[in-house]
Amino acid sequence: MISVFKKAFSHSIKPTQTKLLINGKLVNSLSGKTFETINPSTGQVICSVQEAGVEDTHLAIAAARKAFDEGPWRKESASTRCKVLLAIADKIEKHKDELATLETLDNGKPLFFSHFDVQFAIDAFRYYAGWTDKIHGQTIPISGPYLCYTREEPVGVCGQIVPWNFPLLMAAFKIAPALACGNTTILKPAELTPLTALRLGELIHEVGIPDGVLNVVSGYGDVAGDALVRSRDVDKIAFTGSTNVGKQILMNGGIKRVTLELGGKNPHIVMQDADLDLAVGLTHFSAFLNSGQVCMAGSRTFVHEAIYDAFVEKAVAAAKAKKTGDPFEQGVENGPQISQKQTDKIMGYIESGVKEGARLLTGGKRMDRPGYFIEPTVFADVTDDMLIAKEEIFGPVMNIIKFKTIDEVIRRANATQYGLVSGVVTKDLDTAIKVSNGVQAGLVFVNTWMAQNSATPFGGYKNSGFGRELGEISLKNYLETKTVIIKRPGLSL
Ligand code: TXE
Repeated sequence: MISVFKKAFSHSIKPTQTKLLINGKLVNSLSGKTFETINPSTGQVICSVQEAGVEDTHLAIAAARKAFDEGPWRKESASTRCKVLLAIADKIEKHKDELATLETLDNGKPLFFSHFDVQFAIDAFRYYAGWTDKIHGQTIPISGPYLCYTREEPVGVCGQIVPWNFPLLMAAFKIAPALACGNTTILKPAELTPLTALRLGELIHEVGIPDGVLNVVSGYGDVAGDALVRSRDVDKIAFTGSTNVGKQILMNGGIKRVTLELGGKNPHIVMQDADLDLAVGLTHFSAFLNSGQVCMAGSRTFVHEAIYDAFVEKAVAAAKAKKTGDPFEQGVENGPQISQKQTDKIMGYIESGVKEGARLLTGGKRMDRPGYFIEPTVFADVTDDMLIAKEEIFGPVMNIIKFKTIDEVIRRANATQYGLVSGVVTKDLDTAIKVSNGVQAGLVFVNTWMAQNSATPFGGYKNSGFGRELGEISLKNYLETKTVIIKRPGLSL
């Protein structure tokens, strides 16, 4: 990790790519409009980037449509698509320091964590490169003089809308499988963090992908994002973001393929037999990672009553020891929140926790410095009916909740509209399996957290969305199955 910091660029890195990528060209918006992106560590403007309006987005859609229909990409051999995806991974790798630095500048996550994201993005392109020549159908022995088989074909033009908490990584999770299957795409980064997506588009273009296959439109969600959602020329929307926008996409998108990765209120359960230090370490990691701005944050920490007091004491000490500050500084674990708006929202939740009677044991305040910093906050004696136990806070707030029995905690863990991730810390295998089977969640961690990789499916139950990203299963989001039945008149059977 030290070498990461030694190698790091200074904060003075200047973003070089601020234009839209449409049909293989870096262009300004038709309206001439730009918007500013802010460094959340300072509240200062980093630079202005081109703002895609509806017309720009339609141009990008038309380019992607033409590229798909005329087929330079989907008609390529699987091995060519494989080589291109591998070349993209190599290209990102070559620029990994630059991309990690840009991410920390634009998003505020600690630099070591941006490096983790960049590496994961590289892995995702390599993983899906490996799938390109393994996408195939079946032959089906139907009765009669027929040959029946299925083909797995690309779904078409994909609108891919990503959030600000993992800007580069979410882009990679969506672009890599889409391209592997032969689709064309339009990526819409979040308006709060456009920089790594814009640079990624340029790097992918430099690799030599045909024009129109990947387009990047930085712009606002209700303009550029909405234009993608409503377009009849877009066949599929892949979205990661808030549950509210997810619902709008379902209402506005008409009949198109949709996958949604939405919020979470994830239970992290600490059983009586858990190793206390391990439990505190894991629950802290899950609650505070990325300043709590993670859909899979462990935002409800259920602790067995027998170890509750000891756990609370250690959890508070760990939060107090957490170094918060400049994300470029070595040893900083907790950076800023993404924006003033998110900071206000989180502070509102903290106030509601105090008002509703949760015990605020540390933190709970904005830090007296520029940027959007909130102290790592720990609440104990949180009850299920409190707002902080029900809604996604998306901030550095640990909510500790007491429980007595395993059946009770499974029931309470499931008493939420969400179902993204769950965790349990225990030494007992039966307990681990009982909790894993009982919780309604797309991913369960036992004695670990965030240990997934490109091969492990990720997505939610209930209002956390539908569809799975990563793994083989993600390919299904980007494929249509076609059944072909051929009559063979010469054959009676
Ligand atoms: O999300 P939005 P916001 C949750 C988290 C956070 C809350 C609000 O709880 O506090 O959402 O964050 C685009 N049509 N998550 O307001 O608005 C937008 O431009 C099409 C969880 O930032 O959902 C951006 O690219 N697109 C989440 C993306 O949607 C639209 C990550 C996400 O922004 C659009 C982020 C529209 N009408 C927030 N409106 C996670 N699952 O990790 C906005 N967008």
